[in-house]
Amino acid sequence: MKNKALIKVFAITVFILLAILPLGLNAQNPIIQTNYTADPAPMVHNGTVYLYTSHDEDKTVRNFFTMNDWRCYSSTDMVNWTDHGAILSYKVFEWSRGDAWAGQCIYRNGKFYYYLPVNQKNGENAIGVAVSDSPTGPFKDAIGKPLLSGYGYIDPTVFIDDNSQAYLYWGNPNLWHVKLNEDMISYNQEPGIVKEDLKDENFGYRAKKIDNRTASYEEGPWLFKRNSKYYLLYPAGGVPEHLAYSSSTSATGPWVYGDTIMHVIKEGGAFTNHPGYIEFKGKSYLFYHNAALPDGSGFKRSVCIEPFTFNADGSIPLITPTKEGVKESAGNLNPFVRVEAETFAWEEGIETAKDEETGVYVTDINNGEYIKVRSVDFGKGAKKFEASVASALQGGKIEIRIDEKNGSLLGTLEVKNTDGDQIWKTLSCKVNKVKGVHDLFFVFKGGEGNLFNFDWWKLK
Ligand code: FUB
Repeated sequence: MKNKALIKVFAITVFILLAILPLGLNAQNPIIQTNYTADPAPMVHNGTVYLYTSHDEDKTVRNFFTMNDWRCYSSTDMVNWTDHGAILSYKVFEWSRGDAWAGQCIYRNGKFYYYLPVNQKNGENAIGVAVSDSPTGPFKDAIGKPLLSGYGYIDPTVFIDDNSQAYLYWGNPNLWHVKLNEDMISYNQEPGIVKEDLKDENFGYRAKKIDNRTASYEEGPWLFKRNSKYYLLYPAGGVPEHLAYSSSTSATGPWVYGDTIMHVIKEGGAFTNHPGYIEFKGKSYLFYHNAALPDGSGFKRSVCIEPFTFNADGSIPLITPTKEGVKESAGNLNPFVRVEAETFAWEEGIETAKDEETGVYVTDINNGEYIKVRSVDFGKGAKKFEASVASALQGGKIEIRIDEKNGSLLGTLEVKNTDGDQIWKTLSCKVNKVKGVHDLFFVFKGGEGNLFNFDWWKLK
């Protein structure tokens, strides 16, 4: 009887341990854990991937999309993402009253043009264009009024063809496009706004009929070209959405329906999905969103990535959503230059914050929480770890470990009170020599409550 009871206790303990084992051990999806992010819009510029996202607020109001700003993250290896914070809000458009939904940013002639859907003060949907000299802002309203306005004018996707002609597609439940002028802030009046004829053969057969719509296209188009073929990816089928695509020999169609590229995500999915695509360092990546973060929902979504390979005939395969996402990094991280603390592949517990002086930094650090930085190239080894930290309170420790959260301890940085949570001090500690490429873990230790803030680090 006693043995039976012990076995039962053991089994329950193992079960609980397995259940609470951190989601993050091998997980790479969702790629951002510090905020709810949706509607991914990746852009490759000068060897860096900039990921623009919309942002679901932590507190959902009236059980609907609660979205006020857009965020940006960047990466050079597809596994570690640097948080640039919220880079603009709907308030950049004085004529807008809110609803910062799915947008896309593109580079042309030294400027970044960001096409964004919002609601106007009169309630009508509109697409604005914001412009900046830098991919991470600051952005300002380029024309002081909507570029396009009308019912269902949401989810713009922008693309510049090899002959320099730029196109904008958008819309739910209809799909429209225009040719943008070279200035990127006005559009060609001839032929002007073109409404697609949403037929089954062009945009898929819709099994669930709503409002006499027969084609499967729903919203969130993403236009790109590969090997002379044009692709339009889109959420399809009504909610819950799956992802599908059509292709064409021209940027303006006619479109031929391709196939489903991602089924409705059953486990941890949101009722929407939203595609984004890039080719980076010779590999193809599909960006999408789910609801897999703790407390996630249709209004608290999270961006994910899956690498994939086109079929030999140029068709897109069915892509399975996974927790592992990008397994192979597209490069190694150099730890011998300043690395922002907000650059990581995974974290548990911490938050990021942004202010004018420091930019983005890691905050809300509590005992036992950690950051994982993947594919760090230690080269021939380092002697010293240096970090910029600030603490108005007790301070704490950064344990520097490799390969896993409880992996080999390279060193421990003692962080004392620096007389203020914005009084930054550069502190250092010795580290054991380790060679080659490893995942690096910063494990935070200390007493109860917030320990310190963490801005950047480097090895010497
Ligand atoms: O994020 C708000 C809306 O949900 C987007 O505009 C749609 O594409 C869907 O993802």
